[in-house]
Amino acid sequence: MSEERNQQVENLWQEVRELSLGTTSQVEHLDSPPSPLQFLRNYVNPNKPCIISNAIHHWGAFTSWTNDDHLTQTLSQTLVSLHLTPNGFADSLTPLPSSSSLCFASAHVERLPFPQALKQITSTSEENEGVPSIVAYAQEQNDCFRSEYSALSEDVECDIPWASEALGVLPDAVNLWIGNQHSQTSFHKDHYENLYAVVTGEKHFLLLPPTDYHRLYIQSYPAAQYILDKDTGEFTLELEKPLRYVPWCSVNPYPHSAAKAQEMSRFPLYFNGPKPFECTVKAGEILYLPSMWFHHVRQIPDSKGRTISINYWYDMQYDMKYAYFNFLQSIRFQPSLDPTPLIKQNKD
Ligand SMILES: O=C(O)CCC(=O)C(=O)O
Repeated sequence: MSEERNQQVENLWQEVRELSLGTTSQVEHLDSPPSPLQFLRNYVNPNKPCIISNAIHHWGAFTSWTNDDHLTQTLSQTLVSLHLTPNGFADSLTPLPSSSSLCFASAHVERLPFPQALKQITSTSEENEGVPSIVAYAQEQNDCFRSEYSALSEDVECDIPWASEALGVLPDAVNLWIGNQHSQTSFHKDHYENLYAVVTGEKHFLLLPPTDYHRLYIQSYPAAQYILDKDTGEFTLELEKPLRYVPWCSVNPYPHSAAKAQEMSRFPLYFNGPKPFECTVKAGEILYLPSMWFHHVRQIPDSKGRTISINYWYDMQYDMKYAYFNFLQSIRFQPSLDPTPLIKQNKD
């Protein structure tokens, strides 16, 4: 791609900020839920995030989920899916054993009674300089709130009414997330309008608009799965067979200090470009995370050692913005940056 075209793509990052998103890294804050019309006009149509305070104070969950007893009693017999990793990074890039190649690693998933799962999340023991050897995160992203956790349905609303009215549909999926300070979700995007409510604890988001696609160095990585040996407590990482490739963002926004200089030189478009939007979503707040925005998520637990959130995924409009985004994705920004040697690919 020509220098001139590179410059045009860079201009796009700046232009959306100047015209619509704002030139600081701050996300707009509303003190109370918007009307459906305000939400549609000011946020959904311009594809612009916002945080809404005082959004879920009327939910029973806002008080009752601060109490473990309520949760463990309501779900005493319920089997839930717990995602286990050695380091809190599920669905993220990890070096393959005895190789410098990266793979896309998914967690080992175990089904166990909720009280046991909660205990495992909150009692993560600190080993190896503060990093536990097993990090547990309840984060099944398959509408789990309306299946595994349906016994809690009375505690929350089944949708976000002002969002449903604005979007003209009900949520496609409602997911529950229970994690601790060790769990992180790596940069990715979803084809949903996301209403992300934090019930207890805090979530920290880094956000990049779809226009910044090239800054995340998306490449295809072979999919692998962590397998936990329960007797030894050791994880192994196994490539899926047959090999499957997953397109994923290459950038880790928080590299260890020893790796920082190298990461900055591998991913200059991210580290030297406009700062990502950054926000902390506190208990009682909802983040509107617009469709196709890239997001990276960390969490700070409450005094009981857990962060609990629930998100509502609404189908997005496959409209002209989506078509523009697909067009942008098809443009190569630079000759291959080839940040890491990959296993030979047979697709894409
Ligand atoms: O809370 C998290 O860890 C990730 C949330 C997320 O990726 C989403 O809601 O799409």
